[in-house]
Amino acid sequence: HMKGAIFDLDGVIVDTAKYHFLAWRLLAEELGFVFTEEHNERLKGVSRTRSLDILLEIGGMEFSEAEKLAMADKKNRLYVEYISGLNESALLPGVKEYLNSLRARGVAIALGSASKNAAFILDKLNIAGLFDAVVDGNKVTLAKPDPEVFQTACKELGLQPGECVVFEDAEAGVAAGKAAGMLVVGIGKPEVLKEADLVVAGLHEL
Ligand code: G16
Ligand code: MG
Repeated sequence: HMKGAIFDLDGVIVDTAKYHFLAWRLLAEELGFVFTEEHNERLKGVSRTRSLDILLEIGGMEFSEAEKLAMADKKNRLYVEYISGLNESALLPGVKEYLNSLRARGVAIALGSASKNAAFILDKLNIAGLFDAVVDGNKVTLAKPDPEVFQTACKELGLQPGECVVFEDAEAGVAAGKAAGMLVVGIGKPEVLKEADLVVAGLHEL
């Protein structure tokens, strides 16, 4: 019996991956190497600093911590510029309907995202009011597949792990949900999200 539903943001509620990709690609271009969409798969659900490390590994480049901080800042400024035009029309199919149906059934709703821009994005999408708790990259220190983000969300809802269901599109996120002792609904392809308890193409299927 589900008492709490915890949603990942990018890939579940909104497709911001394409904007992350455009910003990272521009940064790579300035550094003199090509960053492809296939490379970008490795950054999904991964924190900003870890994403930069992976990007630089792909480009075969090394920098000091200070230089990396400046690069991460630059990428984020580009990204925030791209997403500043987001509105309700960017919601993935079925999101609003599913969140409303959960609320009508008395299920508590939380966000469990690695993004430090999560609150800004929920605001842009006009759905911030549907969440009882928002746990994002500003609140947690350990990145998925560590279960911290989902454990914190579950605590903020005042529930036990066994009462929560996680909705995730990334392999690392599914692993984090399972490590937290929760049921996980994978959003995407069953052959990729092997660890999930159930896989659907999107929330419109639920
Ligand atoms: C999202 C994206 C990742 C991104 C991360 C951090 O995670 O999937 O690609 O690197 O947030 O984002 P920011 O740079 O905005 O802090 P999630 O957990 O919502 O899928
Ligand atoms: Mg995601």
